[in-house]
Amino acid sequence: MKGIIFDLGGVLVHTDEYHYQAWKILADRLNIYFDRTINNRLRGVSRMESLDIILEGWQGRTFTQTEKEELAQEKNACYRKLLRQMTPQSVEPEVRDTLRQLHQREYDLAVGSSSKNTKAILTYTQLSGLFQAVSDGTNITRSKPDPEVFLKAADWLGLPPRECAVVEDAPAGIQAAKSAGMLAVGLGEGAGCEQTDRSIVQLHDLLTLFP
Ligand code: B16
Ligand code: MG
Repeated sequence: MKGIIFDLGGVLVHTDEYHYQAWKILADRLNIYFDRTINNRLRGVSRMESLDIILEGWQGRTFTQTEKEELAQEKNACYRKLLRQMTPQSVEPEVRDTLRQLHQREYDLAVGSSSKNTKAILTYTQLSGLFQAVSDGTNITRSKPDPEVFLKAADWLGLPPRECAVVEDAPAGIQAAKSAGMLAVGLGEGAGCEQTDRSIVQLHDLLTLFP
């Protein structure tokens, strides 16, 4: 392996909690049942697909596309407010240390995230400088489990997919990594997927996998 592509939310930072809080506010306003189990289904999937999952609990008339876009914008405005709390301290020392050591070992590092807010998160947390490429929700037309986001990251690193590993917490992301022809390293929920090639408990375990 020459390149390692990291998912962002749920792997490098805990933005999954902020997504939960922002969707919860919208769901409560619409009187839709929403809990952390449903929130787990949103991992790695795009904002509009996440909204469709939440609206499965909606009993009223069908929303128009414009109304759905307004609802997604409402959630995103709330999410962006929550993101403003993020600082370099929002990244666990173990995460930053692992990235630094892999960088010193001369692996090429990239981000592969479905989020359109990726660049803001990397700026707030001062993580940007550690990555040679950032592929995110702003440069793809199809979200995970489609491999597009990871193939673009590998392309920007100048590496063939077979020389890249992906670190993911979401089943959709593990599926995307395998469709891309990459090694799938699973963390959290991603560790238990059938397609996962290597499971890790914490990010530091990458230092054993990638000497
Ligand atoms: P945004 P990741 C994903 O980030 C999240 O896991 C997913 O829950 C979210 O819906 C998606 O980003 C889109 O996020 O609304 O910020 O564009 O895990 O791929 O880093
Ligand atoms: Mg994730």
